[in-house]
Amino acid sequence: MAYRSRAQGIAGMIGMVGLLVLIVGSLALPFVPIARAAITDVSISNFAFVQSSVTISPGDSVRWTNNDGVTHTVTSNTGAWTPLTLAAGESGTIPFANAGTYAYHCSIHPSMTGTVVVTATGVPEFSSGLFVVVGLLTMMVALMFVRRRRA
Ligand SMILES: [Cu+2]
Repeated sequence: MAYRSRAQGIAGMIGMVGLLVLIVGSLALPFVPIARAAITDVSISNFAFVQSSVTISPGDSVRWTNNDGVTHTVTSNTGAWTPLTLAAGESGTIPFANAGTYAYHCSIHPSMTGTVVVTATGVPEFSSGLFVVVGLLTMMVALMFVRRRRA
């Protein structure tokens, strides 16, 4: 009798741990899209893209701001987006949905070049999903433990 209640106590504890892990994972899920919608700034100054290479995550955007006194463009080398034409002081933002390396230049001043690297790490999404899976598996183990003891 004492052995059985101890076994059920252990199963209950494992179940509680599983439930906590599941709750943490579930709570983190809604925040994943917010965390991913970041904007990275690139300044255009002295006929150069100051941050000549930026690394972002899929879903993030890059915002270029022209701090020069003349017009510049942000033109994809492969036509990946509609070119931005930025007069003095203007800003333009482009979202990047897919992973890849995007080289660009200014079509007015071809010596001005830059790169946007979009890396598909997806760490927050992965860890949150992992929490949910581990939580569910732990609870299943606890449930099996209880059923075996009753049989
Ligand atoms: Cu230019």
